Amino acid sequence: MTILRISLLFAVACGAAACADEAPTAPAVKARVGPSDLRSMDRSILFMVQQPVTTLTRDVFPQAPYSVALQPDPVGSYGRVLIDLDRDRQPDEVWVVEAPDRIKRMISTKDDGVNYDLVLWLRDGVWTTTESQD
Ligand SMILES: [Ca+2]
Repeated sequence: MTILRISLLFAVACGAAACADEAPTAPAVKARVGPSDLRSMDRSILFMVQQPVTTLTRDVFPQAPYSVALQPDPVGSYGRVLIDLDRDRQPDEVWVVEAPDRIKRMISTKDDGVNYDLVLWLRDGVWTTTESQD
């Protein structure tokens, strides 16, 4: 159910017509699997989610080789971030922003937009497999 919901949310965030016209124009950003420091794009996204996301925003960085969509979350978190690293219209990552310092990052390591088989949490400025702040 969650996977289907993510796909539907991405389809809404992407917008069929807008994404259909987009073609990859630059090498894709590689997904890092496993705990890691923040990427440059992560820092840019984190800056944008310091306040709750109230409006659907497609392709926040249109010149970037990746696509980022911000969307309000109907269940009350700060919002969601959908990241398509290679602009193939399949989200490679979905972030659930529970608070600016509490973010769950779900990664589709196969870029199939269906299976988000790796979950990381933002903790002390790095992505970690540990959810707890304790
Ligand atoms: Ca993708």
